[in-house]
Amino acid sequence: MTITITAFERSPDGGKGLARDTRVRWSLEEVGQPYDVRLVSFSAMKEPAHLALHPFGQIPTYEEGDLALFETGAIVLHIAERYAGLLPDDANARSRAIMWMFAALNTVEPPILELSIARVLESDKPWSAQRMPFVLNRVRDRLKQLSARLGDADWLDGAFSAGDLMMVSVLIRLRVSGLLDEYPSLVAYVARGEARPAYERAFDAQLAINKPSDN
Ligand code: GTB
Repeated sequence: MTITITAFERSPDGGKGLARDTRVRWSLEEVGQPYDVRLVSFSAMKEPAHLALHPFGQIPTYEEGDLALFETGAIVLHIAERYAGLLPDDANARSRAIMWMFAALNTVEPPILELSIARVLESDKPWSAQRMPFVLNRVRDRLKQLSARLGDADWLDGAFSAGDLMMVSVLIRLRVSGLLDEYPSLVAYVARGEARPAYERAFDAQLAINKPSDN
């Protein structure tokens, strides 16, 4: 059955792989499923055809037969449950891998998003400089805790899983801030994720669409 995802027609990051279709592409590459991509413009995202798929007018979406999904967490979980390669067979280990997916999305990503908002949308506000140290320290708290849990392991809980895929995807967004560099074990963890051939294929596929043109 053909799998079709949606992605930005032109990602604002110019091909750095930061938009969330990269997580979905990476998951599909890990499980060896081919997929088609429908590119959507910012205006098309807010039109009825796309809103029928995604009530919040965003990317990515996922279509497979008569199934249509939005929300990256739900999409990656669906892929991991339907196809082998992203979740362990042991039931308890499987639940823990899913726990790490939720931890990435619900515990680690929110302060990172808050930092992006503070930097991109609020830096011109008179209170921005006063607020920034608090925002930065909320990110540092999570990174410190995560790095303590990871220790010197390669992955969060045994073999690479959908939990690592989501956590690495979330941490990649921090690179530009320089904060990740304060935690060498997390830098190495992200590098291990990015070195996976499936990640490389996913990254290259989004780059092919988004790289700045030569002229
Ligand atoms: N919770 C949803 C999910 O996980 O699927 C969030 C989806 C989401 O935020 N989608 C964004 C979107 O469609 C793209 S990924 N935005 C358009 C809109 O809301 O109108 C977020 C994103 C966008 C751009 C960059 N960047 O340029 O660096 C990084 C991340």
